[in-house]
Amino acid sequence: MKRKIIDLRRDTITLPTEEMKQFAFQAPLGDSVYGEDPMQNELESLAASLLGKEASIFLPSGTMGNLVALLTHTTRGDEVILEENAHIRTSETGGIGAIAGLMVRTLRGEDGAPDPDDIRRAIRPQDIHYPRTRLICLENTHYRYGGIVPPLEKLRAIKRLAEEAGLRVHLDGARLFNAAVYLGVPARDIAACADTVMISLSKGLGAPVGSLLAGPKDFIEEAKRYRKMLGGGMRQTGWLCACGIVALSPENIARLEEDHRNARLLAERLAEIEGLSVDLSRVQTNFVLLHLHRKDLAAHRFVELLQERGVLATPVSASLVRFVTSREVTREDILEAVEVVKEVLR
Ligand code: TLP
Repeated sequence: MKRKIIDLRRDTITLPTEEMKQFAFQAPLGDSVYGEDPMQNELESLAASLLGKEASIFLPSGTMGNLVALLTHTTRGDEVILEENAHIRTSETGGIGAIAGLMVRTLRGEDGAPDPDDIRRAIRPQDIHYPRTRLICLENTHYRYGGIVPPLEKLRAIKRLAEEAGLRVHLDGARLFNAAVYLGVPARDIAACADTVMISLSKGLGAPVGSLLAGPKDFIEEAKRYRKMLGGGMRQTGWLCACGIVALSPENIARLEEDHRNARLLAERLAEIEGLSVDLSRVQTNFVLLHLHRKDLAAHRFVELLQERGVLATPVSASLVRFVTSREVTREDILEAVEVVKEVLR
């Protein structure tokens, strides 16, 4: 019997639900570039209110949302402080340099955010020789550290020091709702640690496409110009935005808890297997980072062997493998995947 494919590579594989499709197909449409798409207008208001911001704009991707934020907050040659492994620096094709023309000052923060004292020291004094420190970028959940949630108090301290220093804060909240569900707080409480926030609809929330950038009204007005400049004016967006409205429903947000439970189950079962380890304290949302301790088996080979047996994962380094849970995998799939891992290691 052919095995079902159990796809644990990413949460971006999620397909729209029946409810999204039904809602999308009856959605009224209009030209969003002129503010005439009713669904886009509704989605933008909904996101702004969930994030506690004055306004928001819909964009085709998280990468464009972050880039528009960078362009709107800064002037070419400014410096941005970022956690060393932030997605904006590592995985957005260098747009921060190539398009926004910004200097990057990286600081390490193993819990997902740089230390406030390190940030304080990194802020440039006024001097004709120096670039101007303008912006701090945060990320929650932190992608490269395995979907971890930096402590809220730390983010609040960063926001306070930014205000004192006259800096702005942008939050890459591609998985902000995962963080909110993990902490048991409304997303707006985390969003309050930043002036502007980008959220993705197309990851665990399951919409096919789209992100939102939220912030103060005048900032969002300016951001609309950069969205247009980058080609993000998408005309009749209503079908996509209707899916986004369902994605942001309270039930759909609460459902993320199921992905977190599945990740925890996977992590706990994998941690019991000899030759493997998982830092369970860092399995907080829908990611599991698995450490392979076998000299005879590199991560990429291990992943190939899993794939031959229908389980998809991502090798991250020679000894590290990433698994991501989503609506597309059930508890039964997780238990099945654990059996496949055992089979491969035998
Ligand atoms: N991450 C992608 C890849 O780029 C690795 C993924 O598969 O999850 N911020 C964070 C923290 C992200 O994880 C991502 C996507 C983005 C921004 C960019 O979003 P998109 O893919 O919509 O441009």
